[in-house]
Amino acid sequence: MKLYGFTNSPFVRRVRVVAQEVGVQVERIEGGQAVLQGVSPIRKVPVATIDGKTLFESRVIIDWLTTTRGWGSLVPSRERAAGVEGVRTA
Ligand SMILES: N[C@@H](CCC(=O)N[C@@H](CS)C(=O)NCC(=O)O)C(=O)O
Repeated sequence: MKLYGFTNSPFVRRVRVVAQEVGVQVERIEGGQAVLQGVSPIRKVPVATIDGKTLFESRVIIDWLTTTRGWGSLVPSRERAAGVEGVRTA
């Protein structure tokens, strides 16, 4: 997975931790706005390219990693473990 972003971003660090736990190798891409401009219209980090997709938002990247690679040594939240994807209001 290519991961765009700087180490001082907690969102980037969160993705790196999960990637390591589920066994996905990370190629770090550090660069300024010029690099990000070609990848993300939002220009926030992290951005990941994996499985032919470009993913924005740390939560989305982590969801993709755990959905496609499993949880490794991590423990899913109760909602994810139960297969509940959202909260019902009615
Ligand atoms: N909700 C986003 C937050 C990402 C975020 O705020 N990233 C910061 C770095 S820690 C950023 O790219 N800031 C640049 C900007 O807002 O222009 C996520 O979880 O990925």
